Amino acid sequence: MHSFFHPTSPQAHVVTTLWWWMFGVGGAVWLIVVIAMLYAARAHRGERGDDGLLHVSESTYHAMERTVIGAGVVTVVILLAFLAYDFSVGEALAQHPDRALTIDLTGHQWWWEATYEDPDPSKRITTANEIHVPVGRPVQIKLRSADVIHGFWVPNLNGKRDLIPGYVSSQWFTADTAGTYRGQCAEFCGLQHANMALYIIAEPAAKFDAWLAASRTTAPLPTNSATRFGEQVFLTANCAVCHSIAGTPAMATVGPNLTHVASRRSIAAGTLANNRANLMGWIVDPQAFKPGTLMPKSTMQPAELQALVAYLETLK
Ligand code: HEC
Ligand SMILES: [Cu+2]
Repeated sequence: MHSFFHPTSPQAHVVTTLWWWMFGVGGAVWLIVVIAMLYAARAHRGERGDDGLLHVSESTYHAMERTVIGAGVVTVVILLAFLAYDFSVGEALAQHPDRALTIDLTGHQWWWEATYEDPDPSKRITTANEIHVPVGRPVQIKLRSADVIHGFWVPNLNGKRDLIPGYVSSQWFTADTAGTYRGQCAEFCGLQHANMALYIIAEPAAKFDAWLAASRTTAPLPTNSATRFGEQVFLTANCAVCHSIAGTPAMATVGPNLTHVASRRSIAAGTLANNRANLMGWIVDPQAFKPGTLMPKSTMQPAELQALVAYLETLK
């Protein structure tokens, strides 16, 4: 789901409510102005003098003057009320709750790297583009950028927040309904900006804990000759220059961590469904799907590609 109209966190709720008030009051003001304009245009028809100008009585003139001043005062009052309301919304969004889950989110050209913080470094995990969070627990997303300015925006959960190189900003939300919420880079960051999506998967605490525990495990060892060959292809082709698979010698952090890549629903930041055909196509020629992406084309024998993908599919 990707909709600002269906808030699924208290933070998104206050933002959406503010928006509806602004829409309602703004709409009412517009309607009143249009009606007043039409009324004014009709009311004094036929009262023009020989000079073509409108001549109104002293009392009508004063009534008009009072209306204009009154409208000005009402406008100022409405704007001040919205200013106060807006501050209170900002205040509500800036609350720093306890026992939050903290996730470091780094924007890259053009994908999202997510590291789950833990006081015990061996329990930290890194994943990409799909962020699991527990329902009902506050989540702090710390935002950084590895290159240019990106924008974090998951409309169901909160407003937008920029990722600025050299600066850490943060956003809070507490998902109150389980579901998969789509997010999108909201700050133009290059050619594939539109293909820089992410998913927040909010799930009940027990399910989340199980996911977290599974994510902390190293990649399963290959169990048959095909997947063993696939692992060799991965380690001897150039893949390990950029990717990590925990439990193997591949430890690079240029591209997404692939330790549990098979458990993701999509690859390349929401660009392709995660299935065999797309994995093959992506590995052979990523540029065909995301021109300009920092992953190069690969040349390998069909048998090598088959084995490599068979291996990647075991990385649940
Ligand atoms: C020069 C660095 C580099 C090399 C070499 C490289 N990749 Fe990538 N890879 C990336 C980057 C960067 C991305 C993210 C691209 C994007 O989403 O825009 C990526 C994305 C992927 C993804 C999608 C992951 C996801 O969750 O979205 C897979 C799978 C993948 N690479 C596999 C491989 C394999 C297999 C090889 C070796 C044949 C390889 N890569 C070689 C940099 C590299
Ligand atoms: Cu971006």
